[in-house]
Amino acid sequence: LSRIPHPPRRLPVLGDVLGASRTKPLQDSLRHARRLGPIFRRRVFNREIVFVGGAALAADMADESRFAKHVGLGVANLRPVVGDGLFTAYNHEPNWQLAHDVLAPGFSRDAMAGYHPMMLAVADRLMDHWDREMAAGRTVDVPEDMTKLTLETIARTGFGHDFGSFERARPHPFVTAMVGTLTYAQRLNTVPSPFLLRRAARRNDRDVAYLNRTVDDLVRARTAGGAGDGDLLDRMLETAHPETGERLSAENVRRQVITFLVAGHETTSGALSFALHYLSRHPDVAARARAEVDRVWGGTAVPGYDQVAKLRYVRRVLDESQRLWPTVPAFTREAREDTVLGGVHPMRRGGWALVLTAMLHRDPEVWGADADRFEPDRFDPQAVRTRPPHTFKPFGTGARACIGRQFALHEATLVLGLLLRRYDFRGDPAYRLRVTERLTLMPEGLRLRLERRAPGA
Ligand code: MNH
Repeated sequence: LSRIPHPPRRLPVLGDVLGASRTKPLQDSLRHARRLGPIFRRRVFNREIVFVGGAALAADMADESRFAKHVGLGVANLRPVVGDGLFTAYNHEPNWQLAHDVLAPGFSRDAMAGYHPMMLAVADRLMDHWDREMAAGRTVDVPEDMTKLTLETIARTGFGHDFGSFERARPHPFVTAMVGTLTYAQRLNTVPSPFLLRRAARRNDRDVAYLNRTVDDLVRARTAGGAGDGDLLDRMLETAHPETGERLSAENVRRQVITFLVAGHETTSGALSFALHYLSRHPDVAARARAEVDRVWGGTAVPGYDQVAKLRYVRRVLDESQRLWPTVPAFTREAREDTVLGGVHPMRRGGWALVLTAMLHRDPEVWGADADRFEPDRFDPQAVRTRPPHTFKPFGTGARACIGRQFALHEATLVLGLLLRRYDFRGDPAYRLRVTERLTLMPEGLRLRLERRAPGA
């Protein structure tokens, strides 16, 4: 540990929290990373946390034979809400493998092709809403509307459920409760003892109770109404493990439903919002992306499933947005056995470190001196081929990487294609990107003015 740098001022008891931001801990860590280099440690009250932001060390930690997911910090703080659900399960918990095997076919190519028409239907509701806002001369609230879109998409494709988000002026209470629990889980990392958050804890209990109630109602409606069309909820309720014949318990189903409703929309919403921000700031990029949509989708009124992955440049815009602001900005890894990280830093079995994805994605050794600049061509096939492996990790790494990756990429690429085809977006020139944190990242206060593109343009 002594080889690892830390900030100069260390206080007894408090550690290195002086001047730390309570609401933006990630952006705080990024500032430290820029000063302290590829690996550093901070003492947060009585805990010593090691942060890794350098590409070489992060790549070493992607070695699955020596490292695995660690359930720590924010993820561990969500255990009271989602327990051994897929995202928060410890590697050794039997429900991880069981749920993974039962649910993975829900993300196969066939399953995705089945979700495609539902994704289109939800995107139509967004565009109806945006057409009305545009006609009324109003700007649109991007993060709020992307959250409506992605919540409705996962609810409908995964659970046959409709939250009616677009018929509401305010976000659905499910979203408010979810943001509450994510924010609370993050705040727990910024205080020396949970007792300091007693009031917030009571509020959090109410939020969790609301999430549970919503999900229990949804499951009850399904069991009363008979099977759905083989969606995620059907799998959770009815599919036995192909080898062991085991099924998910009722309690575990509840945890998986909350996990998927939350993980399945919050992060995609941020990714879409950042991409729209960058498109509004880079007219040349937007023009090239639009030209691609017009060329690839041509006269087809409704793009088919196979036409989405053909939007290669739109996908690069999405990748580049996720590079600069990965909406899951960090993940933790632990040593499976005693090992030496990067050949330099000895680690004990069970020892862990936080990988700062947001820093890894800006390491000048990999991304060049202009790493902070938005440039989608960093993801053209030639550039991708020549980059070292494990340098782009918006979906995490290894066995515990994101199960919903293809789902998110399909949905986000489809929606960006549809929006580029229909609108020109203009940002407020005075807007400066600010990023809010609730474990995940989201642009703050981002509004765009829309203009309908001339038909056939
Ligand atoms: Mn997702 C795990 C990022 C969309 C469901 N997701 C992860 C991890 C990252 C991640 C990073 C690994 C975290 C860790 O190592 O601790 N996920 C994203 C991003 C997007 C995203 C950036 C969108 C963009 N995720 C989705 C969608 C779904 C989903 C969509 C579901 C439909 N993610 C999950 C689940 C896990 C996960 C479930 C846990 C997987 C596991 O541990 O087996």
